[in-house]
Amino acid sequence: MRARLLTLFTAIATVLAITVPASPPAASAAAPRHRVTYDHYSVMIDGKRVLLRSAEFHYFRLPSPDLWRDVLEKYKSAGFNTVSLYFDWAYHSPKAGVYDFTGVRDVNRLLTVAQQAGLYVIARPGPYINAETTGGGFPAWLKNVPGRARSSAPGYTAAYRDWLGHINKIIAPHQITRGGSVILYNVENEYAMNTDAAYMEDIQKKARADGIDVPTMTNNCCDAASWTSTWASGQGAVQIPGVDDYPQGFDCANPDASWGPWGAGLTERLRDDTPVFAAEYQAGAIDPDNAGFDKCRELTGPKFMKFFYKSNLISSGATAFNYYMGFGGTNWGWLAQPNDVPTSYDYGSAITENRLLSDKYDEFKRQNFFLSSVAPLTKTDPVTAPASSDKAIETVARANPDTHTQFVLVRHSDHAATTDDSATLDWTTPDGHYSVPVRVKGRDAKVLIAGYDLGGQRLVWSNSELMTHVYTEGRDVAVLYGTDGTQGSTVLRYASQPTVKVLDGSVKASYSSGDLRLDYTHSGLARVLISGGGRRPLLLLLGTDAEAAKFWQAGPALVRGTSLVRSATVAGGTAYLRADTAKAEDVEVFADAGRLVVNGSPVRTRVTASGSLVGTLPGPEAVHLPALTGWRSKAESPEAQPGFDDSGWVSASKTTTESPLKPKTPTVLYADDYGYHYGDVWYRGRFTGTGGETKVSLNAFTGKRGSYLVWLNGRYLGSAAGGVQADSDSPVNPDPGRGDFTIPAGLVKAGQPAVLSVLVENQGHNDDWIADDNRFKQPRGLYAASVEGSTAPISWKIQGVAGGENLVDRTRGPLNNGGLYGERQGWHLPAYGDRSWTAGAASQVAPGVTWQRTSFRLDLPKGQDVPIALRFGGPVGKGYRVQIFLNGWNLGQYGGDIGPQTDFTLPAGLLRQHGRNTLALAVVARTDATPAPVSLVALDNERGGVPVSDVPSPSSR
Ligand code: IPT
Repeated sequence: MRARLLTLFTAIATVLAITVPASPPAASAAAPRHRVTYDHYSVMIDGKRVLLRSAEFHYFRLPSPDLWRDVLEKYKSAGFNTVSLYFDWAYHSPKAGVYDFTGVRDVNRLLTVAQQAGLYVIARPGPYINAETTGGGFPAWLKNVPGRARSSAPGYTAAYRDWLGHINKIIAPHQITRGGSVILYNVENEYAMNTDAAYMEDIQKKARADGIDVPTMTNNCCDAASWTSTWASGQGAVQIPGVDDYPQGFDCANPDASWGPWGAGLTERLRDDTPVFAAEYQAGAIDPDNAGFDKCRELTGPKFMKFFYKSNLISSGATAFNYYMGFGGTNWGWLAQPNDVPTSYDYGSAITENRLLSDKYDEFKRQNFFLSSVAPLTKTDPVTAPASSDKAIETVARANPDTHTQFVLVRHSDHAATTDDSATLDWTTPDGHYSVPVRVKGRDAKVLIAGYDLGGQRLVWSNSELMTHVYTEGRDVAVLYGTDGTQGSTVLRYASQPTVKVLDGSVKASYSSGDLRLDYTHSGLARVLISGGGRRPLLLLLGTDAEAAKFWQAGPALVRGTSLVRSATVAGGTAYLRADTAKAEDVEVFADAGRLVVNGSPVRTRVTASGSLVGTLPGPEAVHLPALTGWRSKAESPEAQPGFDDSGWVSASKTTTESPLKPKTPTVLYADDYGYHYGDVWYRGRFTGTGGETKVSLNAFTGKRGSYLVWLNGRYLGSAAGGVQADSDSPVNPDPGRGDFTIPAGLVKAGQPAVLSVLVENQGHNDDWIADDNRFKQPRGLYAASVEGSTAPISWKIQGVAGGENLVDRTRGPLNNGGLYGERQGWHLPAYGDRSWTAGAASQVAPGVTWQRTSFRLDLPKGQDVPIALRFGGPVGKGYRVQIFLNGWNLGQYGGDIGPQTDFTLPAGLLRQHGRNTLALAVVARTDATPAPVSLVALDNERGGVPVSDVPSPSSR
């Protein structure tokens, strides 16, 4: 499906290895400095090749800094050595020139935690990031700045230079060149179909001026046919151009329907003197059709990962991979871009929104441990692949030109085949010519290895896949695996016949002229100890996929069992583990140690026949969550009443706007033009009645899933769906969010003042995917307003979030609040006095806004990680939506108008695990409705976790 531009880019070959310009500003005295370089094959750190195994993480979708450590440690434990971080301009900047990098926005701390977790960092400060965030990372005030966004227009240039100046200053000291762990700097985001080279160049000039000295890169997306530049050469070129690829598409509703509908997913080589870089590779999906993220996890599950990741590794020779996402997180507050994402940004990732590890996590471990333990993979060239005896099975091969180690991809020739086929490979390995049996069940793919110096051993070939190997206690320990029930063979080379002891399982050994051949069936975990033969001993652990997934490779130890091993150190004969356990279970440790300490407690152990230590770890204490009782409720929407005092509101009297869409009203009514950028906004329009009014016609932009509610003289007239994105994706609708509302006779009296009140939801700002101001600068709020039967002018006032761009709540930031009356009065905040409210949860709400509040205490067992969500019961309610505030933090929107989501993550830290919590629910109803009941649910319970302190949450203003 996708055109390949390889030929074009081979023309751009300059074959020298490029050294990063070395002009780092002064580093702190003690911090070790390192150099990042690269060549045709890979990135190198201090001249040593590294295979970059990265996953994307959005700190802005996890508003609890202590949990950053939890997730990043989970990345590291999955075998990633790098994390890719977008920095979201909108998240930090409520107003032009104003930035906040404290609390949940403390990215300096984030970069420190990433380094402490042992991860390199790809820094991606945009300015544009996409990422399904509101405005694609652009702050909404940028809609008021003249000049096309994502271009070198002067207004935009001044704005993004200011942002980069602030964020670069934080990133620069964290570069590996100054003792940190940032190794690459991503310029813009998927700018391949745009042409403003001066802009691409200026971002880099600015970065260099701000002290960025690691290599620059960019992520080109996705359809090569649309590339006008890949920024591989010419003005604006980056040092390492990369490619984004989402081969499986986003049709989560049909996880099995097609295979690679968006292409084969092979990363293009864009230059000859840089490594092939999969800058974003699909590891989950957005869910535009509301199939639910578990379906997205299935769509992009282990089968997809095996096939596409391994195919890409061997076919493209990429040595840098950034998987999007490793953990998705939560669109809390008004963080979501309105079109494709609800509150959850789980993304069907390997680590779920509630930080649980899925079967995709297991597959990342199996692949990443292989990539990290087999160094020859960092430098390979394509070679002739062994011929397959059956055309149903195809092979692709690469080899390391120095060690000659070979890597052979084995999979079905018909990539979508689901059959079970066997073949023999006619394989000329570095150590001789062999007939190697292979079997492929369904859409599987394997990378087989031959001619590899495995520690002190020589692996001639194996039709099992190598997961990892370590050297410990004077011997090599290697884990190999294969599909359950399939035949396996492994051949090792010796000077003389070694002694083979099968410790577990059924394995047949035969020796002939230097080759020890082991034959077995992949089933459970077999163990074979081989000694003598002129080599140090080798313990082979031969398992199935499931058995392989039980292993953890942490520091100097190989560990089997427990739900997570975060780290391991060995000192003075003792192995110290930091680990999580979901239940009481055995842990087995292969390390130079005779004693075991887990999470600070000594564990009684015994030594196994395999020479490992086994001990039993305790499980977590049971947890009981309180029922949510003691509700109080109160209806508001006083703005709908004619007598409401709006003297403090702003007059909507502007006559010009930067939006390309010009309003149909005499004055501009767009909320952004008055500094009200997020959440709900109220309008009150006054006119003098004629008595002949019959109809109100309005038009409002809300973004997808939004609507607006209309009152006249205190009478509710109804609601309408708001206008959505208008661009080349969905051609401009001249009347996007029109609503007509009949005026009951007698409601407006001749010569009397009349008041129209309109509550417009703002579901977020369009992204700027194609650098089109028609899309990005599409307004939010009223676009047209007229009254049939009257020509009287309407004078409008507008009110959004308290303070507008001048943030009232700096802790929770610009995206936490909109302009509901209760929000302006602080009803969402813990200390608000609700004693006078009606006792009990409202069983019925009228159109407009009704609040419900309660509080509850938690005292969860210390040293346990219990992810908790707020669950809405029954069928998803229609005709209303609920904004959820926990201790004042807006943790999302529930309701049938929004999507099917019923569980809302309450992240520890915002959720006080030892203390009182306040829940406030703002119900915005378009019709009479019965709000769904809510309860607390624990989604997991682990002994372990990381210490989480309460995120500072002012309880009042
Ligand atoms: C890619 C974007 O770079 C990334 O920010 C995110 O939006 C991702 O898509 C989808 O979740 S590009 C896209 C065309 C697949």
